[in-house]
Amino acid sequence: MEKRTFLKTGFFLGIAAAVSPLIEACKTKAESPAMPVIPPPKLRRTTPFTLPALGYEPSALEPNIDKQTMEIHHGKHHAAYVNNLNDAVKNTVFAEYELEDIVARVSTADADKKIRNNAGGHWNHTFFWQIMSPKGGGMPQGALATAINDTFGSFDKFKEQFSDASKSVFGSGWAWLSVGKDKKLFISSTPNQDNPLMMQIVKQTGTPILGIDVWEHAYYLKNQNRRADYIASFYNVINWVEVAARYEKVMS
Ligand code: MN3
Repeated sequence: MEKRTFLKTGFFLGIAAAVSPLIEACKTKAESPAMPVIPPPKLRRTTPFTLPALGYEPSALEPNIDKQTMEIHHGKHHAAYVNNLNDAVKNTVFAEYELEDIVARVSTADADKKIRNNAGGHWNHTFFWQIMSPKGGGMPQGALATAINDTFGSFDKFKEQFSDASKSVFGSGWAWLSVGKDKKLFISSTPNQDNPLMMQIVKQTGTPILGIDVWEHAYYLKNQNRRADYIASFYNVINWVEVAARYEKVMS
């Protein structure tokens, strides 16, 4: 309000033209103080993105996640993100970027929207299939177990917070356990196909080590509107060996 009044006054004094660019510059700086400037990566990708294998049978996560959901989720939804991403990057600065480089550099601009959604979709689902396993469930071991206890108090308290984050995603999105730049664990959630690697987009940047897809397409066939039931089932298929390996890689 003060700036507006000042501008108005300035206008009537005939100095608005000189002053307003300064005010605008200050305003922009004040509103986005943490926006990192990231150099473009080396261009190196020469082949289109492809749908990675699931790594286990679509029925392998039953009874926790049903076969039909896995078939459609991987074979239709994930495949669509891959195809749309290949289409979206054509003739853009991202055309030869690796997936991680796209995800890290995509912005909130309207022009990036299709790339943001589909690069996120491809990255998130590739990750998601890997952090689940037919031999999953139980509890993490080793350094990750210690870090979870130190950060959240106990494994049960971690589950409580992670479940709360998953349940409270409004509409479609993901909940994450990530390692921040300070090497500390944190839980966050993102809308749509955003993820904590999107440093131009999320408030808290980090490397995800665990994530849950809470789009309805991930659970509706089996659980309908009961997202909480799906979240409870998810703990039975978490591949803690993979999650711990990702944790140790970030920490090394
Ligand atoms: Mn999904």
